[in-house]
Amino acid sequence: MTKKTATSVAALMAIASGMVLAPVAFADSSSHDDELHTALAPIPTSKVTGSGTAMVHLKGNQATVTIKTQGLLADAPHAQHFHIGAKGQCPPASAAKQHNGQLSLNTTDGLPFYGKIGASLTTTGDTGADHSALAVDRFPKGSAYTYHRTITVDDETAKSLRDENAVVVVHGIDFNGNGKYDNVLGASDLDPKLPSEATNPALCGPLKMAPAAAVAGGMGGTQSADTMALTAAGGLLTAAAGTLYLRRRSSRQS
Ligand SMILES: [Cu+2]
Repeated sequence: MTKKTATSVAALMAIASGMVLAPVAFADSSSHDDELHTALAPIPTSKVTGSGTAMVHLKGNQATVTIKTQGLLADAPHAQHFHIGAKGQCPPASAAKQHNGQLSLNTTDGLPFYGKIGASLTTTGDTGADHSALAVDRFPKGSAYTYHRTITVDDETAKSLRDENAVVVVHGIDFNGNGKYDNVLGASDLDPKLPSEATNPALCGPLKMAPAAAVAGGMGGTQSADTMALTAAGGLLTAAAGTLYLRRRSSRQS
């Protein structure tokens, strides 16, 4: 009786510890934070000379997004999205086509490279791909802006981010340099009521995981320690991403 009780207690303890350990191990992997980043470069043939950076802190399906831009068309809204489900790349100049007699690259031309919209990076409200893709009144405005928001992404977009298949695309160009969106490239391929300039891709960057060493200082810390480490590493990461991008470009061209 006593021995049996002891055995049962031992068995219970084993079960209990297993039950405790298993969820801990599971929670540990599922709550693993991922850091992604990219340098935003002008879309070829867009006449855009701006640039930017994007960082994504991904925890489960919560994506904290920071985008900084410069050199875009002033006083104009810039739609921005995570694009997913294609090659995870920005389109090359060879993807451009004739639009209203001008060799240029509209949003559709880039789809085989960056893919469909996974999330709309709006400033407020809905962030879905379907209803907010062109919510021009809820996107950042101006030539230079900093966007910072935590959004919930769907499973497909979260997976795409972790698979390094997601691309940040900022839209809105001034092809003829007249300071506004007009019909120089015809009507938008996305919404015929809008000028193509308003929706054409302007800046693009494929999101890649930050190198482990670069974020090691921020891992396991609090959110603010994480952010501080990222801020400190941000310049280096951006430079590294730019170098990689240029290397890839030059190796492709050679
Ligand atoms: Cu887009």
